[in-house]
Order: sequence, then structure tokens, then C-alpha cells
Amino acid sequence: MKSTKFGKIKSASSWNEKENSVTPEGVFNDRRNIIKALGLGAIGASIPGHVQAGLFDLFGEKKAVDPFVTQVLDFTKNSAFGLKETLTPMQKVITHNNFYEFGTSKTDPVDNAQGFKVDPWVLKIEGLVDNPLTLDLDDLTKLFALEERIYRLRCVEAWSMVVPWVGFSLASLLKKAGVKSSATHVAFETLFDPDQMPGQKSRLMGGGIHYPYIEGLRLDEAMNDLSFMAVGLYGKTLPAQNGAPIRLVVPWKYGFKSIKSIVRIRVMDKQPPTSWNQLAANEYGFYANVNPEVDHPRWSQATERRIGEGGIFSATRIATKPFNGYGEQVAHLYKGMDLSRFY
Ligand SMILES: Nc1nc2c(c(=O)[nH]1)N[C@H]1C(S)=C(S)[C@@H](COP(=O)(O)O)O[C@H]1N2
Ligand SMILES: [Mo]
Repeated sequence: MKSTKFGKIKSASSWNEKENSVTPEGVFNDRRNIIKALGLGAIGASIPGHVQAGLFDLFGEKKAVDPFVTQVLDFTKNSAFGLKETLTPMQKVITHNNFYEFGTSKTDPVDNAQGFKVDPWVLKIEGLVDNPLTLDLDDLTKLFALEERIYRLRCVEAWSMVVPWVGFSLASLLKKAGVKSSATHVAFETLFDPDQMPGQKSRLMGGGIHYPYIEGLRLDEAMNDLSFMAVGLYGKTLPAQNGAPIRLVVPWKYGFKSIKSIVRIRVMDKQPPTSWNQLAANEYGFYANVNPEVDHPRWSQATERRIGEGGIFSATRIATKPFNGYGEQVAHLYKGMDLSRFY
């Protein structure tokens, strides 16, 4: 077990370690977040050090059992996006990750992303829009009413989860920016900060991706009601390893489209290049719609491992559904397209 700012987390590399206390950066961030969560804001910044330490101690108990010491979000549950399936336990959602900026193994992100700084954050919405936007960290949770949506997440590696995200629709953000009529596509870019993201320093550790990580959608896909900007999960702000402070979630596409820690959204009039497609175009297409009938060149996509209860590698194998079960909402977007060619 390992103590992090998200609580006691079991990760492969720390199985043999005995409990250790949070890192100095973790303590610092926790204290700032607690002060923020209490609404003390600027007052918190001017509280003398020993008082802050006391405030922090007050939460010591909770910290041990609660995996997030970050902000609790205000949101409403959107029942239109509920699911009958069992939620993936939160400990799995926040410890089994793909975030190659922090390393390529599933536990690298939780091990290496602690202390990741999201404040200050700048997200720009630019390109073919009438009102380019520059949002700061506060804007991300305050500009739009937040809602919770439960979505399936299906990775191209044939595992899946069911996650309660908190956020707002991508369409509402694009509408605020005012998309020009000449626009056809939307591109997304992750933070580039090799000092914080060790995978961006080394080709090997970063999985060969040419950073910054970039992704894209066709404009009609981006405007579809399902396309979601997540700022939280399980009711609280996103842990770094899940893409803090803001990430895309496109539930009918393979997980690699759901780009994390976004700093730029650019509305364009052509299809943007995308990271995984640039790395291996024969394996990862621009569309990347979940499709049990189109196999990856190296494995079948007919079934998936639903990450669930039990040990860290345990899971049940289930059939993969076309468009990850969201065909009713999105199949019309691809009418007449050969989906084995546009994979
Ligand atoms: N910037 C960035 N975004 C990313 C990735 C990444 O490596 N870097 N991995 C993707 C992949 S392959 C998947 S499956 C999902 C995983 O999201 P999760 O870790 O929150 O489950 O994030 C996606 N977004
Ligand atoms: Mo993935």
C-alpha cells in the first residue's frame, strides 16, 4: 500500500513497500485544495503556517479512507446517461490507467503523476470560432452547470470500465465559442511539460508517441450530445492520472480518443493529425469507433475484459458492442461509410 494524495493506493510497484507518508508536494497540494474546498480562498493563503497545519490535521482521518482530498463538485445526475451496469470500483478507475506522458504501464500514471500541478491552468478554444475563449482552472468547473454521466470506457487494448464522470457537454463549450460555418473538425491538445511529464522526456518511457498528445473529432461527432468534457469522476475533481483538470470523454470510441489534461481546442476546416494514428496508422484510425467486427491487426476486438472487483488484474470477459453500446445515438453519423476502411 502506498499513501498518496488520493489515499491508500495499491500499485504493482509498491506491493512490497511498507506504508510511507505523502510526499512534500502532495502535502502542499492537499493543504491548498482543502483550503479551497472550504471556500477560504485568499484567506487560506494568509493563514499562518501553524494554523494551516492544524487545519490539515483535521482532515487527517478522512484522508486515510477517502481517495480524493481534492474538491467535491456540485453537480446533478443526468438520468438520460445512467447505466444499469455495475460501476467499476473507484480504486480501479484511479489506479489502472493509460496516460503515456507518465509512463506506459497501467500503474505508472498513479505512481508518477502525484504532485502534478493544475493551478494555474489555461485552456484555449480557438481557430474557426467567433469568440475565442481562454479559460482558467476556476472556469472549468464554474462556467457550465456540471452533471454526472455514467459511461462505458472501452480501451483499444480490449479492457473496459464503467465510470461516473462529472462535467459538461463539449457542444455547450463549442457553442459558447461560436463555431464558424466553415468548420468541419475539432482538434485537442494535451499539456506539453516534460519537467512534470517524464514520458515526454524519453521516447522509450513515453511509448514512442510524438508529444504533445493530440486528438481530433469530426465537427458532427464533437457536437453529438454524448461528447463530454469531464472535470471529475466519482463526484470529485479528476485525479492527475485520469487527466486533471479537464479531459475529453467520447464513449463510443476507443479510449485513446478521450484525450487527457487538455490545454487547447482548435476548431478547423480539415481533419487534424492524431497521435496514435501518426504512430501506427494501420492499427489506429482517425475514427476509432468501437467495433467488434473490425479486429485490431494484432488481436480480436470481439470481446473485452470488464475491469471489476478482485485483484488488480481480475476481470470478466464480455462481448463488445458496436459503438460500445451507443449505436442508437451515433450510428447515423457514419451512414454509408465502410467502417472497416474508416476504422
Ligand atoms: N494525453 C493522453 N490522453 C490519453 C492517453 C494518453 O496516454 N495521453 N491514453 C488514452 C487511452 S489509451 C485510454 S484507454 C484512456 C484511459 O483513461 P483512464 O486512464 O482515465 O481510464 O485515456 C486516453 N487519453
Ligand atoms: Mo486505450
